[in-house]
Amino acid sequence: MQKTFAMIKPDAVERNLIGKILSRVEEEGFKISGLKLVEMSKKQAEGFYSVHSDRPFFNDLTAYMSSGKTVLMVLEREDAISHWRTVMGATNPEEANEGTIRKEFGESIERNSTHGSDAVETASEEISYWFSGFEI
Ligand code: IDP
Ligand code: MG
Repeated sequence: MQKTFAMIKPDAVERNLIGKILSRVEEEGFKISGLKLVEMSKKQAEGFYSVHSDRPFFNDLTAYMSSGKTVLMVLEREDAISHWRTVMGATNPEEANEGTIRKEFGESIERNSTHGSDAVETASEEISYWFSGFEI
């Protein structure tokens, strides 16, 4: 079993898609080990996305991520990290495969509805950025 960190981003929370996306999480065989709804601050968003701090979209991205509520999740499954990335689809919804969450729900490359960690090390860092040990 492996853990990954996932989010339902503000664009999807705003459009009442929490239930649909959580259903998909369960259908894909993930165990939900941690779950909470937060309205992150701009500073928290900047810290979370610090790897992208030199990118031209950094300010817009962190403004958007702090513009409303986000669902934070720790998901557990065999091969959780790569499986969740497959279920989400490509970063840009226009390039995402049919049947993926980003293809179905994403509005733009920025407002792409979900997040998923990309590697074992980042998954562990991202989980501890948002969750304390007793929450998972
Ligand atoms: P990922 O979420 O698929 O791992 P990353 O490259 O890590 O994609 O980018 C993090 C987030 O930043 C994306 O999910 C998306 O919300 C936003 N983003 C990425 N590239 C762009 C862009 O070119 N323009 C605007 N926003 C972007
Ligand atoms: Mg990423």
